[in-house]
Amino acid sequence: MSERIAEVSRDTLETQIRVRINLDGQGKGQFDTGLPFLDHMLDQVARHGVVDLEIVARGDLHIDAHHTVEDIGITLGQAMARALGDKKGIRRYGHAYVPLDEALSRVVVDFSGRPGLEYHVDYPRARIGDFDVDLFGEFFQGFVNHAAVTLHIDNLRGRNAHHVAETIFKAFGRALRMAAEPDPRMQGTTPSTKGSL
Ligand SMILES: [Mn+2]
Repeated sequence: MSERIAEVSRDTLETQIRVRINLDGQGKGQFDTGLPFLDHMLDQVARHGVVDLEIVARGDLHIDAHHTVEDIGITLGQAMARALGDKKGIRRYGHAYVPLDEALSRVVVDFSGRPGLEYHVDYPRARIGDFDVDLFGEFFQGFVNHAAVTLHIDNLRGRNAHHVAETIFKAFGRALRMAAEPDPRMQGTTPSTKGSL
């Protein structure tokens, strides 16, 4: 399998974002988005997905965090699609349940080539610090649209919004890891009867 590394820069009038991902990395994260709570969540994806991930973002935070969070999702999705390449020899499907104290979330991913998001999360409060939790839905929709994946996210329980968010991002990382992992029994073939994904 060739190197599964991608670097994507995406510039608009609202945001400038650079993402570098190594799917076969060691879980090293480096983040500078101007949004410390988002940095903390992205760090979960790197650590628990065991991918090396660098994200630098400059966005119009003087308006609000909406464009920045959504566009980071989009750019991460583009980088994921590019790093995965032709998807030959991977497991394709991944899932994870992750608890954190009272909170529990489940994330299921399929590198299907078709964008689809089922996002079922009710946060116990609207903000974590000054971060608007609505924006996580925008992040995952942006990711799904540009990675062309099917993604089901369910928070099963949780009373603390920080815990709820953290279980979602940890499970997202774990599920991506499983789905992207090379399956030696696939022997480099495409995991679809269609012959392509
Ligand atoms: Mn935390």
